[in-house]
Amino acid sequence: MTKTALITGVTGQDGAFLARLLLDKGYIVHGLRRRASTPNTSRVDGILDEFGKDGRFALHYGDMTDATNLIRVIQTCQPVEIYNLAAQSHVHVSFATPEYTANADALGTLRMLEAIRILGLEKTCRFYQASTSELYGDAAEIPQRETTPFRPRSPYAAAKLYAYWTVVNYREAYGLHASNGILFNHESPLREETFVSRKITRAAAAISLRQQDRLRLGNLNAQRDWGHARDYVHGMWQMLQQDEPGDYVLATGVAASVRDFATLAFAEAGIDLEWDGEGVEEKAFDRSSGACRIDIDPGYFRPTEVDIVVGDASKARQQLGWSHRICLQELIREMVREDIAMLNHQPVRLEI
Ligand code: NDP
Ligand code: GDR
Repeated sequence: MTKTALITGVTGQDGAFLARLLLDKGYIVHGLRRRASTPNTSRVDGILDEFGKDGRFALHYGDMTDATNLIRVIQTCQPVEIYNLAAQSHVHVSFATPEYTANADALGTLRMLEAIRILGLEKTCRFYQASTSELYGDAAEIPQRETTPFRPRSPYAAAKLYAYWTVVNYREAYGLHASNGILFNHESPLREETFVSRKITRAAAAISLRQQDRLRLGNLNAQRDWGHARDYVHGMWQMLQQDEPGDYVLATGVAASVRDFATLAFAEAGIDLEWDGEGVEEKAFDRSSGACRIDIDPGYFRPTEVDIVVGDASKARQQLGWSHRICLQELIREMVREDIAMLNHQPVRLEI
């Protein structure tokens, strides 16, 4: 029987990859989109062209802050799987918009879960929640696993903590098949340009094409566990195929600093960087020309930072059979190449 899924946040990076994955598996996919004054569906326009005509992919206007709308959309779609990906997902921006972030990310999740109950779908609809490694904050344990205590360090992480525990509570209280994917950073050429990975690959591409002189970054010492979004959406789907719901870390197990990421990305673009100086004085120079290519802008530092997150995905490996396939080097290669192609106005061939 054809399954129907609803994806909130379908216009985002993960939403686009997940929609493609589910459609390839034969699902009917519905997605929530926000009204915007500028087009915000570019990541799924190709999918809409391909699957919209025969009704296998449809978008519905909605917002995580609007409970009656969410109830109506779920009632219309009658999904058997809901992937709750919608969120104000930028950690730094959450310090500027803490109340909105809590409303969309924390209460938005509660609204979705309540909508399932109000519509009496507890026994028929499975729920995936986009939880995050940011929950760990400055965790005492490295690597972090499902049992590592949470210690959020931003309004975003605090909102996601509320959502995480609400999902656990609805599972225990109402028997919902509701799972948290505790996903570590995952990137792709579809990553929005204000996240550090894409900001770096785009700048490396632009500098190599002489379209830009230099890049300004914040904390170079932060370490992240970076994987590819394509691998991670597969894990989301696997969680909802289990007989029992649960909470799973998805991660590569490899930590790299922002400085490491930049060195690799610039090398991929043919620029050999040499680092010099410390703290806000640190700079990276192009070894061949001597030109300064990266320097520090303290405006990108966060009031509280997460210094290192690196995950142990053993549980997902053992119970789901999930593991990442794409390593950091391959991820960076793909992102830099796509950015160079895009800046050269060549057709970008994204396999999503
Ligand atoms: P994006 O920022 O790329 O996408 C976020 C999506 O949420 C967009 O479709 C956006 O719509 C939508 N959205 C934001 N606010 C609202 C709202 N109030 N109502 C309805 N929709 C809204 O995030 P990612 O795809 O990278 O991440 C997906 C989810 O996974 C997020 O919840 C994120 O917090 C979480 N996560 C991401 C990780 C990562 O490394 N990528 C790691 C761990 C968790 P619009 O296009 O209109 O802005
Ligand atoms: P993160 O991703 O906060 O981990 O959240 P981001 O790419 O924003 O930052 C990663 C690290 O890089 C440092 N950094 C910079 N960050 C940005 N954005 N811009 C800069 O110029 C810059 N310079 C240094 C940051 O301080 C940070 O330490 C992402 C989001 O996708 C969340 O939604 C998700 O939950 C987590 O990953 C896991």
